[in-house]
Amino acid sequence: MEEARQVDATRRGRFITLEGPDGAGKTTQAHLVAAILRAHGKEVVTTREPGGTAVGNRLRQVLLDPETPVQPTTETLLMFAARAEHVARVIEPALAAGRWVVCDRFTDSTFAYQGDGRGIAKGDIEALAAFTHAGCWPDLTLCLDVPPATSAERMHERTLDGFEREDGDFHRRVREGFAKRAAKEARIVVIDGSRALDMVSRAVRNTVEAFIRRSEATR
Ligand code: Z5A
Repeated sequence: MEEARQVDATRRGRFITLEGPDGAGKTTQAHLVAAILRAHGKEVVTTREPGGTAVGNRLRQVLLDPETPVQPTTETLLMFAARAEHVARVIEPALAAGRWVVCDRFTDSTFAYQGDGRGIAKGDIEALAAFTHAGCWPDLTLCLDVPPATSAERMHERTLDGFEREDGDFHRRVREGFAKRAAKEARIVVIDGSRALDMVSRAVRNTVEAFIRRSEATR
């Protein structure tokens, strides 16, 4: 029984996340990352937060609905509730089976949006992260940086969700929050997402190809 549960560490997949402010180009670049990995023969699971599971998608509806605003503490707990399901049911099983996981947002978003954006204490977020996914952190994070004006421009034709309706100060704090995370965590690579799409894609490709080479060299 115990043997069956043991995971072959050399077979474990890698966990890549995309982060950044609204409209930074994460979804666009997540498709590219998955395509690069598949071209290198990796099995890939693509997913996103909040969401990725049946319960997570229901929580996502509540979290993004401007008609159901919640307290910052509630918002933080709901993000982690969705994440607990996501890690246990999707991310960890995929990594243990040797698949690579590409996830649009993860806990760095909670630090930036609920921490810097809403004022939740970083120590509380750290404690919730340890409770929810200790030992399951991304191996590589691509943080696409765009100024609030670029985000707003890219989303001007959309129906905005609750986060997107926040004011400019909120979005500035969120952007700074990502910069602080990047200064603290070596796994986070900041890419200027405000450039033309082909230039952003080239930077993403270079970073991911280098990461694959490093991963293969250390196996
Ligand atoms: N949230 C949180 O508060 N705490 C948490 O812990 C987590 C999340 C996990 C999720 O919403 C919300 O939840 C999010 C934070 C909060 N806030 N909001 N809003 P979401 O998933 O719906 O929103 P998003 O993550 O910001 O995704 P997005 O708005 O779709 O943006 P994106 O994925 O970064 O961008 P995109 O869809 O790839 O591109 C947006 C548009 O720009 C699109 O028309 C592209 O064709 C275009 N684009 C992309 N790149 C370029 C370049 N380089 N040049 C020109 N145009 C471009």
